[in-house]
Amino acid sequence: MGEGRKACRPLRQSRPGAGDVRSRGLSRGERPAARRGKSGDGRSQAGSLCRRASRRAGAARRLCGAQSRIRSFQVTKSDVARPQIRPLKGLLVGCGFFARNHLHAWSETKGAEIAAVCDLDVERAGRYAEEFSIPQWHGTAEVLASGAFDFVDICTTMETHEALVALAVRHRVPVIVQKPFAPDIDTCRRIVANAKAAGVPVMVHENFRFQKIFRRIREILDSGEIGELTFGRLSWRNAIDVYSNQPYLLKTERFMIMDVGIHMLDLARFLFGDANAVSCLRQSVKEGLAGEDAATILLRHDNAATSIVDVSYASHRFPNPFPQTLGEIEGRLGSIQILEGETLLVHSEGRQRRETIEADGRNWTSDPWTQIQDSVPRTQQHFIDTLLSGGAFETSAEDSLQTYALAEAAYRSAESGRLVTTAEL
Ligand code: NAD
Ligand code: 89V
Repeated sequence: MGEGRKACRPLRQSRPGAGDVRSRGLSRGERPAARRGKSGDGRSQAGSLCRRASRRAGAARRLCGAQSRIRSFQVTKSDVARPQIRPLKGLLVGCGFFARNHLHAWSETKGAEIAAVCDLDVERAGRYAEEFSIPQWHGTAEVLASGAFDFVDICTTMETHEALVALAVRHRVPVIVQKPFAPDIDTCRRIVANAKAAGVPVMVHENFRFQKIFRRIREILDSGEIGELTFGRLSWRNAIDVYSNQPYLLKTERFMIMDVGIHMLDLARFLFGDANAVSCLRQSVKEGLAGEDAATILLRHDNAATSIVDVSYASHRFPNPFPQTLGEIEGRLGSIQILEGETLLVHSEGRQRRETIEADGRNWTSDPWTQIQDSVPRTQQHFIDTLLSGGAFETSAEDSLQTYALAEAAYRSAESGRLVTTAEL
C-alpha cells in the first residue's frame, strides 16, 4: 500500500477534515493488478489517480445531489417504483473484532456496498480494505464530509457512538450503529433528539431479534397457537472466553446488561411486548472485572405478562451452549420451549411438536458464532430495504429508547434494591 499514493493527499486535503486518506483507486472488488498494467511508474499513476479521484468526487457530489431524495427521506412512492440507480455507498467505521462479520454481510446485502472503511488505526483499516477488496480506507470518519456516502455503519464501542452519530447527522448521512447504542439513557436520548431535529434516520444494529429462531417464534405467537401471552423467560448463560476477542469488556463498568442483557431486553420487547417496570440483581463472579458478568432481571409488561431475563458469562456448561438463548414462553392455550440445538418444543391442543431451525450455510460463518453471524446480513438488509422504502426501522434509535430505558431501570433497580418503573426515568 505504497507511499506513491500520498501524491493524492494534497487534492483530498482541500476538503475539511478529510484526514488520512488512502485509496487503491479501484472500483469495488477490482484486483490491484489490473491497474498496474498501464504505465507502471507510481507517479503518472498517482497523477491519473488524482484526476480520476477528483472526477469521482465530482461524480459523487452530482450523484449525491440526485440521491438527495434519499437523504431528505421523503422518498415518494414513484421513487420506490423506479429501479434503483446504483447501490447505496457506505462507509464502515471501526475495523475491529466484529467488523469482519459486517463486511462479509455487506458483500451479500442487496442494494448497498461498502465504498470505504475507516479506523483510528489506519493500518487496521488498510488490512480490511485489502481483504475485502474495498477501494478506500481512512484514518478518521471526518471523511463523511465528502458527501460520497449514502450511509455509515458504525461498528465501534458504545463510548464513541454519540460523537460518531453526531458527525454523520451533521453531514446528513443515514446511520446504522452497533449496540450498545450508548452507555446510559440520557446519552441515548440526546442522540435521538439530535438526529430527529436534523431528520436523519438512525437504526441500532440489534441482531438477536433477526436470528431465524426468533423470527419463527414471532410467527408462532402471531398465529395465536399458544393464545394470549402470560409469561416468558430468556436465558443466556455460558462461560465463553469473551475477553480474548473483546478485552474492553474487562474494564466496562456497565458490562453484562449492556453487552448481552440488551440483546435479551430487545428480544423481550419483540416477543412479549413493551414493558414498564424492572427489578434486577447484578453479580460480578469473575475476579477483577470493573462491572457485572451476570444479572437477573424481572420485567412487568404493558400486556400484564411477566418475563425473566437472566444472563451470565460465568455459567459452566459442557458442552458450552454459546451463543444460544434458551427459555420458555407461556400463553393461555399453550407454550413454547426454546431448547439447545436451535430446537423449539411447541405445546398446544394437548400435544407437542418439535421444530429445529437450520443455519443458512454461508461460507463465511463458523461455529460457535454461526447463529449470530447469520443474523448480521438480515439486520443490514432490513436497514437498506427500509432506508430505500422510507419506512420505519424495527430497531430505530427512537424505538430503541424503550429498550435502553429497561437497561437503565435494571441498573437503577440493582443499585436501589427496588422495582424501578420506566416512567420515573
Ligand atoms: P473492537 O474494539 O474490536 O473494534 C472497534 C474498532 O473501532 C477499533 O479498531 C477502534 O480502533 C475503532 N475505533 C474506535 N473509535 C473510533 C473512531 N472514532 N473512528 C474510527 N475508528 C474507531 O470492538 P468490537 O468487539 O468489534 O465491537 C464493536 C461493537 O460491536 C461493540 O459495541 C460491541 O458491543 C458490538 N458487538 C456486537 C455483536 C453483535 O452484534 N452480536 C458482537 C460483538 C460485538
Ligand atoms: O453479541 C454481542 O454483543 C457479543 C457477544 C459475545 C454476545 O456476541 O458481545
